Amino acid sequence: MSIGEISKFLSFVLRHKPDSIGLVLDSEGWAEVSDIIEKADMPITQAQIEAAVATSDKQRFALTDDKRRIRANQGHSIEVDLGLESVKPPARLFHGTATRFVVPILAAGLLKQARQHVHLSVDLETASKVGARHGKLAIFEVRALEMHEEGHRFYLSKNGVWLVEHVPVGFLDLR
Ligand code: HQG
Repeated sequence: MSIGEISKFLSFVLRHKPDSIGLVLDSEGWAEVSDIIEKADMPITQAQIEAAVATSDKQRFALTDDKRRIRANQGHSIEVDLGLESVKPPARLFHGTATRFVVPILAAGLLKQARQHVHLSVDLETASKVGARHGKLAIFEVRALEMHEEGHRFYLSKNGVWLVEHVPVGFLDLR
């Protein structure tokens, strides 16, 4: 197993389908590393898990100080309480998507789809990478501070992704 494959496996079980290997997460999304090692359907070691956490380009995972428990920092489709405090966002944030989603987004705003939140990026470069995963790139600017002033709550994940429940179309500008 390469570290990349382990990272994908960890994303899958920690964000989406812990049941697929009979893993149980607590309400805050933490799992016992030893449980993952025992239940994974391939050989995997504590050192490999620690390497996957340390080398994740987007810092997708957090380990407790004693390295016995692990969780995903964001991106869940299952209900977990990440304990994030709402914070004041910068004036503008960005959302990268595919051109085929532009019309539906202009109708319904940004929806969280399968995840727990809509994900927004602080810079255009990150938004471009996120959007290009889906197809031909389109980028929306989100008037985040204005949204915040109108009562929408913004959260900042441990790995720097801005999270929000929904972005109504009135706060979106297509770049
Ligand atoms: C689109 C990666 C139609 C939305 C990244 C997106 C991110 C709509 C797709 C994280 C819509 C959902 C999340 C609407 C939104 N109609 N389509 N009304 N509203 N969409 O993957 O933001 O590598 O769930 O634009 O770095 O692309 O996994 O969200 O294209 O942080 O760690 O529906 O995933 O991180 O796609 O990416 P996703 P996302 P990881």
